[in-house]
Amino acid sequence: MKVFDNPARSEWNTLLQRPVAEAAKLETVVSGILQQVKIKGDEAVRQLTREFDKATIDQLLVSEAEVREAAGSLDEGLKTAILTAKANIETFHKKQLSEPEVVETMPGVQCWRKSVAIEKVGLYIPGGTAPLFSTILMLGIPARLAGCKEIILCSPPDKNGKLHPAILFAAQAVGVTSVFKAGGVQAIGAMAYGTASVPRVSKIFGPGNQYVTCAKQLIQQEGIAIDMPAGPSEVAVYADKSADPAFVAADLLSQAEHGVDSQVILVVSQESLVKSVQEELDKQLALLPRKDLAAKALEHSKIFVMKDEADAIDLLNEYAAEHLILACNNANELAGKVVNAGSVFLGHYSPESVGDYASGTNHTLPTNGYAKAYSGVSVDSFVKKITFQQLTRQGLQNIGRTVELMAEAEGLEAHANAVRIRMLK
Ligand code: HSO
Ligand code: ZN
Repeated sequence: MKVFDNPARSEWNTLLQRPVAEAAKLETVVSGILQQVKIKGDEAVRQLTREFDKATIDQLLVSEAEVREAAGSLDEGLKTAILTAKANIETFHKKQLSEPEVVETMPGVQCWRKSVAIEKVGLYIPGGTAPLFSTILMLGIPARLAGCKEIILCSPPDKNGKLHPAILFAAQAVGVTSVFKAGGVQAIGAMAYGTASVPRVSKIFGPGNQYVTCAKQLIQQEGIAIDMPAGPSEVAVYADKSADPAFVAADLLSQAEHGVDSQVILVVSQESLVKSVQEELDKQLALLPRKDLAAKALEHSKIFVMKDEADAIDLLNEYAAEHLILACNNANELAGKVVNAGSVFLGHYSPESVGDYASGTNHTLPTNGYAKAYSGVSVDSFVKKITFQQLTRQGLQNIGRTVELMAEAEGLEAHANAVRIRMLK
């Protein structure tokens, strides 16, 4: 990891920049695949699955028998763990549901706002080096709580045409309505346009590689909503003298093992932590099965030595990390000063891993600095908020003149008339 000692504020912007992927070339390839799916539907999905996943799939829809078989083959301990995580995530997300409240803004003028579920949503779960079945909990649970009628899931099959049993078990546990063997851009296309087997949805959620992310951005231009612009996963750790270097290194590595493009930032209050954390990183890295990936990610990661605590917090707010760990004794005080982050982990016993899997918070969070303006996935992501209003005859008398005057001033006589005609009755 590269070390920067108290860099000047004027340098922060450059130092905190995430690498940019070249979008233009990608777009041509991705839109070509989307077009194929739009025109040829299931046939295109099958053909692309043969090409990219090396799997021959007759039926894209996963059968009930396959789901039962998956549940039967899964380790009992893992099933219990998934269900414990599910219960915590449900408990946390349930509190996000809100009942409509009627507000009387003027006598006889009542307004209210109701959350109504998006009827059909699509979840995308990548396959690849590690099947992230935990993401099914993070997306499926709020979707269910919000009341979505149809929650479909797409994930790429392995060479034998199968999905990982934990994916099928988690999908069933959270109440996903149907699971399809389709991955990559073709899966996004199938959910966006609909095919004979895959229903068309109104919003698509979930992580993915550059191709999937590009596909989500393209279908967004065609009126299908997406959860958020996604980039490689990231963590920033702030460690002061009270931090345990072994804990800090473990947290950095847990992020680094996601992939070579993972972003890892460490901000320390004193020089001595640089060495002690580096030593721990070397020790722990050597023992990791994914050490090659993690080592590559660490190569482009950075350590900042920031002697002044206020500067450290300013720097972290400027970075706007997806995950921020405050490894210090005054974490509660510092957390109050965090204005840009996806999710914050306080103190020495709150590793990101617990939030990734089981504490209850959501792990689908804004990356790439989007935490400056975006929130992570929650029940809100699965609803629209519809406003309602009802006026009594007297209510219209009370507000009518206000509307009439404003409409006339905007030169919109018909607007004024819609009020006037009633006031005169
Ligand atoms: N850290 C990832 C989520 C994840 N970690 C899934 C393990 N499994 C992005 O927040
Ligand atoms: Zn993770």
